[in-house]
Amino acid sequence: MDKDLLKGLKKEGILDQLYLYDEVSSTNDLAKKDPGDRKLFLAEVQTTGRGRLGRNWKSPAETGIWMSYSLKNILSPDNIPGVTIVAALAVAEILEEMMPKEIGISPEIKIKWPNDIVINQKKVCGILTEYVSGIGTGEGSEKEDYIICGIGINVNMSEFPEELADKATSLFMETGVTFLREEIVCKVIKKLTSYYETYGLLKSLDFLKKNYNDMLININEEIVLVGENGDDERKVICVSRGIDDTGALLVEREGKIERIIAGEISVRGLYGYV
Ligand code: BT5
Repeated sequence: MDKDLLKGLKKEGILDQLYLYDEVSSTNDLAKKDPGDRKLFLAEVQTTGRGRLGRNWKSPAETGIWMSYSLKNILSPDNIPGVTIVAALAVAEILEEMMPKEIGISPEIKIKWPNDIVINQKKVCGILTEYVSGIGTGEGSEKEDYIICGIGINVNMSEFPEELADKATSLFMETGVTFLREEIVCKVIKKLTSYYETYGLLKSLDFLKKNYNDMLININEEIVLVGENGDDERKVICVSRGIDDTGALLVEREGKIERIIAGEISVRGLYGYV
């Protein structure tokens, strides 16, 4: 990645610090060790990229965006899971905007609640939001809490290892077009920063609920709820009604609406991952 192409984010006052590494274990781990407000950590390769619940995130060299954005926490603990919703919408809207429509290529960009972006039923982006509490920024300074928003976007790779081939995809694989990763980073960070600030002020996701639900896969269709560990015994079929203003997924079952909170329950389509 060309650092010069990312410097606009600092010049425009959006970022405070920008770090670009060749190889790291996980950008989320770096950000958690040294968080700050509006600090962006990017890497060309992650050797142990992480998903949620200790799952692995494949982060091959120079073809993806593996980044963690550290922000000073301006939310109450209950509102923090909503940052994943904010980030997912920011990424989805930018990817949608960047599809090469002028050459007639415009696959649908969809969100799979809460943290996946999918194209043609396959995952192109995953988000891992973490929280770091009580870090001092210097001697005698006040302790601050930070949110680390880890974003992985598959951009220009042309294949995935066999175990991911049926569920992962890249922008290149879906469009045949090579994308400038720096441009995606700049646009996503700008939009995410602006949405995060609005969320911090309003303490509600009402302002983006409609846009999120418009991009949500399987809305008003039957979905299957499973335990996050894939435990089949907890399979429940219901109808997705989209998110509420806290980011919980509303589902309808036997005429009643229930709220599903991210973390314990995972959503599947009736016939597989979506
Ligand atoms: C996620 O977890 O989707 C969150 C991924 C976050 C990655 C970013 S990259 C920058 C930052 N640094 C990190 O270490 N992490 C963040 P989850 O919903 O648990 O999905 C994980 C699952 O996605 C795995 O179990 C695989 O099935 C699948 N997977 C792994 N690598 C993938 C890839 N590159 N593309 C699509 N799917 C992948």
